[in-house]
Amino acid sequence: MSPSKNLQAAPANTLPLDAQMPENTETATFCMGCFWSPDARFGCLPGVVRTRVGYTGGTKLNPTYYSLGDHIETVQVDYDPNQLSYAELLDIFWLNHDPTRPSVKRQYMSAAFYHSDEQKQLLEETKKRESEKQNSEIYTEIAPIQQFYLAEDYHQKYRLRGDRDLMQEFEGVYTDAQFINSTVAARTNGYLSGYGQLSSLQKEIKEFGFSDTARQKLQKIVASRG
Ligand code: MHO
Repeated sequence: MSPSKNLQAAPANTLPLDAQMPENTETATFCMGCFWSPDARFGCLPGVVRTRVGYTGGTKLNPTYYSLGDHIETVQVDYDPNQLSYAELLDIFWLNHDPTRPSVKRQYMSAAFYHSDEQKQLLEETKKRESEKQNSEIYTEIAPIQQFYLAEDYHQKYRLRGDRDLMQEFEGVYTDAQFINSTVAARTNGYLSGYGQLSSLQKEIKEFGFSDTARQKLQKIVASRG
């Protein structure tokens, strides 16, 4: 991938699904432990347009993975509000981590940062609901979103980066920034990580614009999970 960070221009050979971005998206920001899995889980969800992992919730300027300061590992999700609601994202958030115990390390603590009053209200309501449902104190921090720092490239779509064959479909097509923002990359990372259904993959894989070899490989991996 070229080192260029140009976010504006879509490359001439954009993968088909990435050429169909909805105009309006909303953003949700969640901390639910190590950010690799939530990146993949949300990446596969219909209605999710982009995911990225990074650091927020602290005061240290320009944190890095090895110098995190008081920041928390975070996944940020851009979604199409016509297809997916914040309430649905919250159900996934609460179901897929344990907020009933304080995290030993702040790096992995449960938190959600809101981008609107509506998100704030839903967060507070569902935190209360979880407390009753789980009959426990809920240690999730709820706060307005402030500065979000993008994590290092090697953390973005972590599982996909480990698959040389599938990475080849993106290399030379996208810059690092375009890769992070790619719906196809988010989906592929999700399916490879064990999320998403074979039936959903079969419906959308043509839109990924992959070579026959890559398409067959991904389908075989997902099919073999049964
Ligand atoms: N399980 C991983 C955590 C990495 S995550 C990005 C590890 O053992 O390093 O914090």
